[in-house]
This record gives sequence, structure tokens and C-alpha cells, in this order.
Amino acid sequence: MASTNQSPFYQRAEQKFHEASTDEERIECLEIMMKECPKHKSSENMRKNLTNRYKKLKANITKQKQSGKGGQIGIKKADMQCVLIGFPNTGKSTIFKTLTKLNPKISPHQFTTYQPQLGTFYFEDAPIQIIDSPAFPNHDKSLINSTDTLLFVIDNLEQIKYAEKYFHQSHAKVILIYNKDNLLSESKRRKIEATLKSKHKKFDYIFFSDKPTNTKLQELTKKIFDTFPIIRIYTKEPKKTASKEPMILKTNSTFKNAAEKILKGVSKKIKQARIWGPSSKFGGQIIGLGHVLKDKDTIEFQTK
Ligand SMILES: Nc1nc2c(ncn2[C@@H]2O[C@H](COP(=O)(O)OP(=O)(O)OP(=O)(O)O)[C@@H](O)[C@H]2O)c(=O)[nH]1
Ligand SMILES: [Mg+2]
Repeated sequence: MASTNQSPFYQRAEQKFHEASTDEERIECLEIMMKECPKHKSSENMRKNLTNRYKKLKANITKQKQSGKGGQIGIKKADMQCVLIGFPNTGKSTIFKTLTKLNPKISPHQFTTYQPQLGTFYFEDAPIQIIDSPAFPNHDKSLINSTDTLLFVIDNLEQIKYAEKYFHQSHAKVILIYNKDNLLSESKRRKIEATLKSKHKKFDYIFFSDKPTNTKLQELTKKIFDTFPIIRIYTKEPKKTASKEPMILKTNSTFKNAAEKILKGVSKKIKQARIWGPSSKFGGQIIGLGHVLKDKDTIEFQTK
């Protein structure tokens, strides 16, 4: 399929399509390609071709589901990822359900979760990947060692000292979630808080339950979001509105980094780039490749 003269967004999706390892990812890419594909007569064949591929993939997925294959997919790490860890029954899957609105198995029995479950939730407009991991000692070690942030769920202070051996090798940031706080009296809660502040100072903590208020939920998602050293960058094409979902880049990334993330090699072909937002002196300022971006900037560029 010829992709010359396609928008950088189309090209990026096409590149991702070829790198994809699952049909679900391929479908996501095709959706972007179909949206970005020009609507004029000369690209009619191309649009047909895309629609056919799309239909085939959808049919494939339905078949896989019916035959029971392809259930648990390999986890591809997203830009922001966190993993729920803790002893059995502490309420990890319940938190996973609250955040993702998915329906994991929840029960008063131990080790209900026996394999990692993948989900996504949003902080404002930025997607964060979350994984519900089987309880200690059946946790997924490589996941704990490779993730950005651990959500360490406890319902008893004693669990802290027994659990640390399971994740002390990880370089991830840790948020301690004291769960089931609806079972605590006000004085017990105050006592626990005092212990957390004196004996376990290194952990950022939050009290939580299966019926959090909106404020509480917001507090948790913000805490998680703040552990990631990233910025959100919106992209736009000339005369169009900016993308709704931001691109995620490391803090202190340059305009060149952003362009290269959209499409490898594209930074060599930039004719002109403009910026709006916190790092601009004024809206629409013309910038060079070395311009350092800030959270919530919007970039626009034209290629040669
Ligand atoms: N009272 C109370 N019960 C809760 C709360 N959160 C979870 N539970 C209950 O605790 C039990 C265990 O919850 P799960 O979410 O399955 O716990 P888990 O940590 O995923 O358990 P495993 O998968 O076995 O490791 C269930 O019966 C839940 O209904 C809470 O905030 N308060
Ligand atoms: Mg569970």
C-alpha cells in the first residue's frame, strides 16, 4: 500500500501496524489509518483495502475468542504503567475494578487472581496502564522489576515488613494503599496514620476503600500520575484542532523527540514548526528542533 503523501499520523499508524504483535493493536492502527486516509476519488482503492483488512482482523478476533485461544495477551508496556501488588485478599482486584471499570474476579478466597490482568484508566486525558498481579508469593517478578510504579495494597500494617523482600529489587516508585479503611474506627485510623508517618516515612501513602468518594479517587489517580517523569504533548495539523489524547514524552524532551516519536526520521523533513502553551513565549511561536517542551504544550508542524 503506497503511503506517500499521507499525513505523519497516517504514517505513524502504518509503522505501528507493521510492528504490532496482536490483532487488537493492528485494529487500533487501522482505525487511525482509515480516519487519516484522504477522502478523494483517487484514494478510493486504498480506502477499500483498509476496510477489507479491518473486517478480516475483526473476524479473526471473533474466531479466536470463540475457540478460547488468544485470551491472555502478552503485556506490552505503555508510556505509563503501574502494577498492583500485595498479599492475598487485600482488595487489589477491587481497586483494579474501581479504576478500570472492568470486571475482574473478586472473592473472599485467597489467590483469586492467578494471572496478571491488564487494564487502563485515565488521569485527565492521559491513559495509564494498570496490571492486577497475583498476590505474594505468586506475583510476577519480572513485571515488578520492570514497571514504573508499584501500588502496594495492604489491609494490615504487619504486611509491610513481610512484603518488602518481594519488591526490594525493583526501582519502581511505590505508593502504599491502606485499603478497606471503611473497616477502621476513627481512632484506629489515626494510630495507623501516625505509624505510617513515623516508621514508614519512605512510602507515600493513601487510605482507600471499595467505595471511594470522587475526591478520593481523584487523589489516588493524581498520586499515581505524579510518579511518572513525563509530559503531555498535543499535536495538531495546520488549520485543524489539536489532538484530544496527548502524546506522552519524558520530562525535558525536545520538539525533535516529539516529532521522532510521531514518525521516525520526520525531524529531518520539518519545514516549519509552531508551539502553543506553557513553553511558548506567545501562541504560535516558531520553534526549532532543540526547543524544550513543557507539560501541556501543543505542537504543529509542516513537512517538506
Ligand atoms: N470491607 C471491605 N471489603 C473489601 C474492600 N475491598 C475489597 N474487599 C473485599 O475483600 C475481598 C478480597 O477482595 P479482592 O479484590 O478479590 O482482593 P485481592 O487482593 O484481589 O485478592 P487476591 O486476588 O486473592 O490476591 C472481597 O471479598 C472484597 O469484596 C473494602 O474496601 N472494604
Ligand atoms: Mg485479586
